[in-house]
Amino acid sequence: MRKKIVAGNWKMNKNLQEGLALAQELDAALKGKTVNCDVVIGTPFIHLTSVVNAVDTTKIGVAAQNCADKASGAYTGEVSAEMVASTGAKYVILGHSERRAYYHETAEILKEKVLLALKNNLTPIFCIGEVLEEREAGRHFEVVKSQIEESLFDLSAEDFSKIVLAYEPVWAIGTGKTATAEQAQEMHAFIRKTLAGKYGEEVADNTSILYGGSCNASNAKELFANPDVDGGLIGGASLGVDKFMPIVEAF
Ligand code: 3PY
Repeated sequence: MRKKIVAGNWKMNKNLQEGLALAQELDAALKGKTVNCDVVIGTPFIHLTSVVNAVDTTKIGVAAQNCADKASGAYTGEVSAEMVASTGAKYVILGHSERRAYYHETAEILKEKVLLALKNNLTPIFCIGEVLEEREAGRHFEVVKSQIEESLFDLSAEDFSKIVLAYEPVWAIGTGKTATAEQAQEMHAFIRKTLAGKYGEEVADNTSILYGGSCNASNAKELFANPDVDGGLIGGASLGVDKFMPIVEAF
C-alpha cells in the first residue's frame, strides 16, 4: 500500500528561531494524535539539525529543499546529499519548478541529484509540472512524461520505488490558482500509467504521487479524495500550524 504524505515546503521563509518555533508547535499539535498520513516538513538547510533535534522524528519527517549535484569538493556554497543525511533529515525535495526556473536545474542535473540522494538514503520528493503555456497548448501530459523519463527512468525498479513524486502545475504555484480535483486526478492517473508502462503495475501502485500548487485547508479534502492523489506538497499553507494541520487532517 502506498503512503499518504502531507509535506510542507517552507521555501526561503522563517529565520532559525521562527522555524524552530514552527516545528515545535507542529510537534505539539501532533502529540498524542493519530493522523492518516505521514507528515514531512521541508526546511531551509540551516534549520535541519535544530528541527530534527526538536521534533519527534517518528511523527515528523524532515526534508531539505535541495542538495548538490556533486558528492563533495570545491563547490562553494553547496550542500551535499551526504551532509543533508548527516543532520538526520530523511527526505529531499528535488526539481521544484522554482529551482528549475531560477537556478537553471536541468533534467541531467536533477538526475545526478536523485542518484546522490538515493546513495545517501534520502527519499527524493521529485517535483514535475507544466507551465501555463504548455497546458494551454495541450502539451501538459507530454511535458510531465518527459520530466519523469529524463531524470528518473534510468533508475532500477528497486531505486525508483524509493521515490515520491509531486505533481505541481507551475501555473498553480504562488498564484492562488489550484488545479481542479478533476485536473489533478487526470494528471496523477496519467503519471501512474506512465510508471506502470516502465516499471510495471506493482511499482506504479506503490508510488506516492502528491499534488502541489496552492493546496490549502479549503481544497485539500477535495483534492485528496481522488484515488491517485496521495497527499500534498504544501507551500504557503505550511508556514502556520493553524493552516497546515487541517491539511494533515484532510485524510
Ligand atoms: C506551492 O504550493 O506553492 C508549492 O510550490 C509547494 O511546493
